[in-house]
Amino acid sequence: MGANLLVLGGTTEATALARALAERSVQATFSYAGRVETPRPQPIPHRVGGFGGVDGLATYLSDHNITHVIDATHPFAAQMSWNAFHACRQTGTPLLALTRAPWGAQTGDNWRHVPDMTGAVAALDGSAQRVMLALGRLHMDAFAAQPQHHYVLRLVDAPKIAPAVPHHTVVVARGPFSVVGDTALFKQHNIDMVVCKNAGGAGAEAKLHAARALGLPVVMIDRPDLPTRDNVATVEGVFDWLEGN
Ligand code: 3Y8
Ligand code: NAP
Repeated sequence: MGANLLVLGGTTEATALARALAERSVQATFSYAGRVETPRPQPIPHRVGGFGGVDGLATYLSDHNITHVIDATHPFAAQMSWNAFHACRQTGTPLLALTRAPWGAQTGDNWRHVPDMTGAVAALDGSAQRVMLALGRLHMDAFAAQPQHHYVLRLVDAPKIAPAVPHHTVVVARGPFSVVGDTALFKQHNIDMVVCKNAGGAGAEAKLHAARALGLPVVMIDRPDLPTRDNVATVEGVFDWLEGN
């Protein structure tokens, strides 16, 4: 029986993989969680929404005769990655992660590493600053614990309820972003500091180049623990892996 892949998507790399799968006519389904109103269309069939935990995913794999799972989700989508790890072990389905390498500080960078969102909030103790909170919507309300700052919030969709942080400017935009665009944005809003996740990859990297150019400090949230599984960093690596699995 030919391959029938499930691609857990939502990243630039997942989109590049979907394009390569379509070009090679590999049977595959692209999966979105349904986090944003209009997810980017893909050149392969797609599904939207949770599976219903590990058991829901295991049932999906069996019902749809999935032969391989490619976890191309964001490194902070840890729950999805752990669910995929357990469901694939339960069903004996080969699992591969397509994960971009973490970013590393370069000459001229002024990074402060924190282990998680709580650490990022704690790192904002002190007098009022103008903070670029490049974390999206799901975690922005945690920063109400540091109400003294003015936050620039970059969100994929306009918020349905007012953000909890009292002083804020919402910028509705979806990446991939550009260095020119992010540098202009930081200047326009007189940003003093950037807070972000160590997402890796090219789609979110522009803000680090802009921070470096402007000499801004960065609070960098390190990645959560992810399961140990087969892992490649390129689309070509996925096809090499498929050859042997
Ligand atoms: C729904 C699907 C593609 C994928 C594009 C990448 C790059 C642009 C940069 C900043 C950082 C952030 C956020 C971000 C980036 C890519 C990639 C990436 C960061 C879309 C998308 C979905 C999501 C979900 C969304 C989260 C949010 C996170 C915004 C599509 C556009 C901050 C992560 O409002 C919400 O609920 C948003 C939720 C999870 C994190 C958060 O906590 O809010 N991504 N982003 C996916 C689904 O439903 O399954 O329409 O493309 C995808 C992309 N966003 O194919 O071009 O590869 O990472 N996404 C972070 O890195 O910190 C923005 O502003 O600088
Ligand atoms: P998460 O916290 O790891 O997952 C929470 C639940 O959402 C999962 O248990 C699963 O629900 C569902 N889910 C997550 N990703 C899914 C997918 N691709 N297809 C189907 N269901 C999915 O996930 P998250 O951090 O909210 O990320 C959600 C999506 O946004 C993912 O596609 C991810 O790649 C993308 N994204 C996330 C970030 C980020 O910063 N977290 C950044 C860029 C893109 P069930 O348990 O019901 O199956």
